[in-house]
Amino acid sequence: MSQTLAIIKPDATGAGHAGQIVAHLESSGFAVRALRMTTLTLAQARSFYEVHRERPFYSSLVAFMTSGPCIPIVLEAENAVARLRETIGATDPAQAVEGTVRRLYAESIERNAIHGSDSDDNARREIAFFFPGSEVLG
Ligand code: 3AN
Repeated sequence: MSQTLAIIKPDATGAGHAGQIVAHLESSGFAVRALRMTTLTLAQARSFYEVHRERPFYSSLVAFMTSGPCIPIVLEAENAVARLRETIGATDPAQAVEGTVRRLYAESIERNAIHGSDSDDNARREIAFFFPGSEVLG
């Protein structure tokens, strides 16, 4: 078993899709190990997306991610990182496979409903970012 981090983003929480997305993740085989709702500060959003700071969409992405509450979730499954990426679908919802979370709920390439860690190293870093200490069930 391994763990990964999902974030239900402000577009999806604002549209009232959070419950359906959690249900979708559970029925796709993930166990929820930690979950909370938070509104990111500018500093937190900048830090979380630091790797994208040179990209043209960085400031817009930071503004979007601080625009309302989001829901970070630690998910556990076999091969959790790859499996979550498959479950959420391509970054651009227009390219996402039918039945994926982004195909079902994303509005656009930026307002794309959900984040999923893209490697085991990033999953560990991102889980620690949102759930320091003992908040994650083992
Ligand atoms: P993913 O979330 O699929 O791993 P990344 O890591 O390339 O995609 O991008 C991080 C976030 O940046 C995306 N989830 C999306 O919100 C935003 N983003 C990525 N590419 C674009 C783009 N071309 N225009 C606007 N926003 C983008």
